[in-house]
Formats: sequence, C-alpha cells, structure tokens
Amino acid sequence: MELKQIVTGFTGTENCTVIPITNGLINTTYLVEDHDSEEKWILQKINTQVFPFPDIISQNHLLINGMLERGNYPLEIVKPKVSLSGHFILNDDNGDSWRMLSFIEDTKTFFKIPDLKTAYESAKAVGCFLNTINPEHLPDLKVPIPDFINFEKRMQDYQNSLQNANESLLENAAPEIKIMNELLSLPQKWIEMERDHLLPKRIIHGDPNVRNILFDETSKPLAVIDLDTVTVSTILYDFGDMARSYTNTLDEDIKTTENNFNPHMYRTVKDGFLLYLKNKLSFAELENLDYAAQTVIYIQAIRFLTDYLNGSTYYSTKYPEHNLDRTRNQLQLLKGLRKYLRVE
Ligand code: GN1
Repeated sequence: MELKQIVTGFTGTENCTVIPITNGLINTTYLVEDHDSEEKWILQKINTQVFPFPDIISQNHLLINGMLERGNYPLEIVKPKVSLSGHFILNDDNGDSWRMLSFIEDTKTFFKIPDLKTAYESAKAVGCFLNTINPEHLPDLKVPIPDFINFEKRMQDYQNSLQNANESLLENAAPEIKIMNELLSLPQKWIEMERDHLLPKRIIHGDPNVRNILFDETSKPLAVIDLDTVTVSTILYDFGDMARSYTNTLDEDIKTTENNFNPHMYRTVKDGFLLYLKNKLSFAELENLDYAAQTVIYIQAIRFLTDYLNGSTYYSTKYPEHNLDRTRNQLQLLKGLRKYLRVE
C-alpha cells in the first residue's frame, strides 16, 4: 500500500507530503504535512517483529495520557489519532501496522546530551513523567513486549547467540565477548532482587534515551515521547537507561576505543532524576542507583552483541559491523562508569 493511502486512512486528505525521519532503531517514522488543513502529523510503521500486538501499545498510550492529563503534567503530551474507520492502528494489505500521532511544532532532538544543564533538565523531565504516572494504585497496563526487562532471558539469549553464531562473527567479536564474559555475574543481583520482590513494581517508560525527548530551541525539554515500551517493572531500569544515554560523550552509534563516560553528567542526571522522585523511592531503589546504571549499560551492550552474533535482525543497521561498534561504545561507557565508581 502507498504511504499516501495510509495517510488518507487517517486524515482523509491526499494532498500531503510525507518525509522520512530517522530517529529510532525500531519503528519507521515519517512527518506528514497536510496541505489542505496545514496540519502536521507523525506517521509510524510499527515494527511488529518487536511489538507483536500494536493495539496494546495504543491502549497503554491512551491510559498513560489520561494519567498525565489528570496529573497536571507540565510538559506536552503526544496524542494518538483515530483513523477514519475509528481505529488507532491501521493494518495495510502487506500486513504492516500503522499509527498516527500529533506533531509538536518547533522542536529539536539530540543524539547525545550537549551539556550539563540539558542533562539535568532531561532527567528532571523523565522524573516528572514517572512521578505523574505512578499513583498509589497502578492501572491495568498490558505488556507491550514480553520479557523486555527480563535480564535472565537477555543473558540466555546471549548464550544462545554464542552457540549459534557463525565462526567469522565470533572471531570479529572475540575481544568484546571476552569482556562480556568477564562480567557475566553483573546482572545476577538484579535478577535476585526481582525474584525476591525487593524492588517495588512501578510504571516505567522503558526507553528514556536522549532521542526520546523533544526540546525547544533553547534546549528545554518540551515532551517525553515514545511510550511504546511503557510497562510495569522496576524504576531502576529507567534510571539506568537515562544514565546510559545521557552520560555518553558520543552518539551511541559511533565506534570508539576511548573513554566516552562523563562523570559530571552522571552526578547531574542523578540529581535531576531524584528531584521529583526522592521521597517516593524505597531504600532498595536509592541504594542501587549506581548498580542499576552499570547493569543497564551492560545489558544494552549484551543486546547489541547478541544481535550482531544473530546476524543483525533486531536493530536497524547501516553497515555489517554496526551492532559491534555499538557494543564497543557501550563497553567503553561501562568501563568509564566502573572506573568512576571504583568497582573495576
Ligand atoms: C531501541 O526505539 P528506540 O530506538 O528508541 C530499543 C531500546 C534500546 C535503544 C538503544 C523496543 O530504542 O530498548 O535501549 O534502541 N527499543 C526496543 O538505542 O527494543
């Protein structure tokens, strides 16, 4: 089906321009300019390999939006658009699933956080988002990706990829596999804390990386976007993923053999994150922030490496070694953080 036919299914117009936007590693995103109404929209093809039930992510999105609206949330809220046939997801003849979202004008995104002020404001924005969507009683969210934050499963997937990968990929990745294998026990404490119910269940964003914040022209956060991974889990994941993303002095896509961890950013991210949340978090959560940052970086490195060894089928890649370069980038970051925390 033509892209414009999908747009017509949502807006009724044929008089539009559709421009690709390259920002995420999973879904395919376009900006739609409707020349009749002069409105703009975001159109996304949902990667159903990753999100097998697109209706779930729309339902969760609406539920979260309701909580943000009732909670005097100060940032902008992205709204799913209902199609002319009354659905939030349109399935086309090729079996692809599409959704349309409201477009927020005059924003920019970053691939790495430019300075301390932006790191603080971004972590504060995510903290505010999490504070608003975590009332006393959690609503009935559905699971968008089974086992997304199941670290035992991530480790098993890695072991399977080591068993099944072809020789040349194993050879190329030998130094990274060695580092990864030296730290195999790192996620163990996380797995045990979850198993022993030591970490409170909370609604988390699940993907609060820098690309999922929209900024105004003065670099002030305007919106926390991409609610597809919102789920019930431990808030340590969101802290860890923010620390992972915001302390990186490089775009995470870039290969590096140098330190790319910025300790000043790390302290700032923690301060920003805790501004709204410190009174809400349990002792076990507060005590494990540094551990969470290390573990989430490690798991992200494992995910990139696993995908590399599996032949790069999950993350979109631009060249054959892309996932290996991403792994290297995460391993340098982890090394820098562990040196700073003196746990090397
Ligand atoms: C993916 O969708 P995007 O590009 O923001 C991934 C995250 C990873 C991130 C790494 C559903 O996020 O878990 O942390 O890449 N999302 C999914 O850049 O797997």
